[in-house]
This record gives sequence, structure tokens and C-alpha cells, in this order.
Amino acid sequence: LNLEKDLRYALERDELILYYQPLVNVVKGRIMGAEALLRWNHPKLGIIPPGEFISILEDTGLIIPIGEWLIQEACRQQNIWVQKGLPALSVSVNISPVQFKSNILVKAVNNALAHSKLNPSFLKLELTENMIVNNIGETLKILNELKHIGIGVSIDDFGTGYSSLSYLKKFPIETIKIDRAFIKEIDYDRQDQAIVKAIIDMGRSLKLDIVAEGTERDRQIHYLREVGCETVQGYFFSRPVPADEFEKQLFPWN
Ligand code: G
Ligand code: G
Ligand code: MN
Ligand code: NA
Repeated sequence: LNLEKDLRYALERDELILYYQPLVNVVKGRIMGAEALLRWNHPKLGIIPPGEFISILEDTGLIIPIGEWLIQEACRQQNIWVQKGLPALSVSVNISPVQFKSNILVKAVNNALAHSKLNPSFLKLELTENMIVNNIGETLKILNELKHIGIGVSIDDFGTGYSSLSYLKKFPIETIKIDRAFIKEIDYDRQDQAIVKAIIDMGRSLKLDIVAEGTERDRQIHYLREVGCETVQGYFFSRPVPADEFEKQLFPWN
């Protein structure tokens, strides 16, 4: 078994698929968007989660073509949902540090938007703190280009990187997604509550959208609402699921 060799053909053999997980605004009672999460449907092994192969994609450079495909595929799917008359959702795509550094990100985004004719404001890219705090000049250039195109940037796993907060002021960022490590025990752990409350207060003052990741229990959502976080993502509402299941589960009347 050679995953690396198999991965070289995965794209052309249509073995890569995107699962989607909803971002839910619990105050409005509305699904705001979907995060696209990569899966590999291996012919012998079945569905393989990205944790087992993203690093191979990065080490081999396959993340470049596959990363382009990811953005295109997410835009294509969003467009299908729009055509079907579902409520307009934004779609978020995770970007690898290798992809971010490669100088093709802006071109890939432009291509995908041109192909799908998607309104740019419905596409979001998820970046992590660590990948944007190196090489500030270059990062600022890329983020300004993305902003100019009209797409949103989210900081994924917020609070876990090795970085100062000064980048929140320097960079055009739309959303922070509070890492699920802080949310896991948020319904009873005083320290996590203090941290998350501070993140929310800061985010609101800076006019950032805030999403809490990894919400699995009603009580977590209750607390988050109380401290002003309206949008959540997690198993409580849905695991990441294939596009058709996402539709059926979330828009059962269609
Ligand atoms: O979906 P799951 O929980 O198994 O994802 C595990 C990790 O893989 C997460 O950190 C997630 O951000 C990452 N990941 C999932 N899909 C993609 C993708 O399309 N591109 C990149 N770069 N990372 C992804
Ligand atoms: O690193 P990133 O935040 O992109 O990781 C996203 C991954 O987190 C998804 O692939 C999903 O499998 C996982 N995830 C999403 N919701 C939950 C949750 O409620 N609990 C846990 N433990 N993991 C979750
Ligand atoms: Mn993510
Ligand atoms: Na995340």
C-alpha cells in the first residue's frame, strides 16, 4: 500500500470529495454557511480523513493542484445550492500554509470565481495564525488582494497559534473561529469561560465576526449565546457530511 502513489491519481480518478459542516447562527436560527472539509474515497480503504494525507499533499506539492480544485469544487457546490433555490450560504475552504506561500492562491480564487460566477462575498478562506504572521509584508499583499476581490478571510483555530494579536489590526480579517479546545468545557470551566469571553469582547470591539468551533452540547451553546457569540459550528448541529446529505438534513423541505 502506497498512499503517496495513490494520491497522485486521486484527483483525476475523482476520489477526492468535500464534506460540509454548517455554521449556524443560533440567534437568527439560520444556517449562515458551510465549511468544506476534504475526504479521500480510497478504492481499497474507503473514506480517509484529511489528517492522514494532508501532510503528504504538502510534502509532495500535490496540495497546489488539489488546493486549486478544492476552491473550485466548493464554489461549484455553492452554485448548485443557489440554483436549487436554497438560502444563500457562504462556503469556507481551508487553506494549507504551503498553498498560502505558493503565490497561486489569488489566481486560484479568481479562476474559481470566474468559472462558477459565484458572488465573491460567499467565498471564505480559512487561514491559521501561524501562516500569516511570518513574512508580514507578503501576507498583507495577499490579504489585501483577497479583500479587493471581495472574499472573506477567517482565522481558523483562533487562540492556539504562536502569535501576538497585533495582526488583527494590521490585516483585513473578517472572522475569527475560536478553537474547539476553548469550547470543549466552556459550559463549566471558569478559565475557558474567561478566555472565550475575552476573545468575544475583543472580536466584537474590532467588528469581527465570531464563530465558536466544536460545539457538541446544548449547554455550550447556551453559554456562548449569553456572552454574545451567535454563530457556532459543531457536532451538536451536524458532523461534516456529503453535499447531498447536507441538503437533506438542513433543508429537508426541498
Ligand atoms: O475534517 P477533519 O476534522 O478530519 O479535518 C482534520 C484537519 O484537516 C482539520 O485541521 C482541517 O482544517 C484539515 N482540513 C480538512 N479539509 C481540508 C482542506 O480542504 N484543506 C486543508 N488544507 N486542510 C483541510
Ligand atoms: O482545523 P479545523 O477547525 O478546520 O478542523 C475542522 C474539523 O473539526 C472538522 O473536520 C471536524 O471533523 C472537526 N469537528 C467539527 N465539529 C466538531 C465537534 O463538535 N467536535 C469535535 N471533536 N470535532 C469537530
Ligand atoms: Mn477549518
Ligand atoms: Na476550524
